[in-house]
Amino acid sequence: MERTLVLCKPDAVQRGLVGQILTRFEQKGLKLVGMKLRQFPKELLEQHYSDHKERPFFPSLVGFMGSGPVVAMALEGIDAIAVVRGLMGKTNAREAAPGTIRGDLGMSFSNNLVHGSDSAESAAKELALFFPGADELVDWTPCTLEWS
Ligand code: RTP
Ligand code: MG
Repeated sequence: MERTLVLCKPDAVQRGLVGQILTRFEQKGLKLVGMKLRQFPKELLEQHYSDHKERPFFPSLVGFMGSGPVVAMALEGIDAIAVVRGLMGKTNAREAAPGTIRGDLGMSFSNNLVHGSDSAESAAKELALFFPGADELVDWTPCTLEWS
């Protein structure tokens, strides 16, 4: 069982796509174990994308991610990290396959709707960054009883 961080980036929030994006993950069978909407501070976003800090697009990436509210989610499931990356599609939304979130909903390289952790190490770092509180991620068991 793995946990991974998903961000609905500012373009997804502005375009009213958060519900659709979450629905795709839920319908796939991933379990939502944490969620919040915030306009995150620049320092946190720089830490989040620290692997890219030498890249030319780093300032514009951090600026974009801080330009408006972002929805952060923690999702849980078997191989959740790879499953989420598969559902997201390629980084450049124009090249992302139909059926993926980026492939179906976007046309942009840099405003590409979603982020998903790319390894177990990144997931651990990113979940601690976006959900630092001890009670922010919830262990819960799906109900197997019939509703009455
Ligand atoms: P993410 O980290 O946001 O989940 O996206 P990713 O793994 O698919 O792509 P990554 O290589 O980690 O790049 C992070 C984000 O930076 C922007 N980007 N712009 N202009 C460019 O060459 C360029 N390359 C990357 C994208 O927004 C990408 O999602
Ligand atoms: Mg990445």
